[in-house]
Amino acid sequence: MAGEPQTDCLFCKIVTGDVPATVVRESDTTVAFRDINPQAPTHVLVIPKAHYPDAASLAAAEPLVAADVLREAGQIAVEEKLTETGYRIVFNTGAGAGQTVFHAHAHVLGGRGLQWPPG
Ligand code: IU
Repeated sequence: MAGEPQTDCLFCKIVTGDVPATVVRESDTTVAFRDINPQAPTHVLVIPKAHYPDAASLAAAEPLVAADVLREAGQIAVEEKLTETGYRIVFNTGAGAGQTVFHAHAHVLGGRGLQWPPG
């Protein structure tokens, strides 16, 4: 069923605590943790606790939770002091765009100059 935990999903296991992660924020609907392979001085992932394969399917099914993900991303930017220098919220969607974990997640990246367009 849509949104239900998937036994083969690494991020569902982070939600349950079966896979360790450095959690920086948690809400009723989301968890945020540091990326294990950081691409910037701040690199935090915000995920919905419910399982959806990407951001668009999350937003279509549970728009309020999608909004929670964005709000949490903004709070992380405040806590990590990124708001003055700027930061990026990224949803890689599809393998061709670099998505490797098919549980919706926002990357919050900052603490260094960020190029545009991204590679
Ligand atoms: P992507 O957009 O699907 O490529 O992002 C997945 C991210 O999840 C990637 O940056 C990984 O470094 C990160 N990650 C993690 O933080 N912890 C893990 O146990 C695994 C991947 I596997």
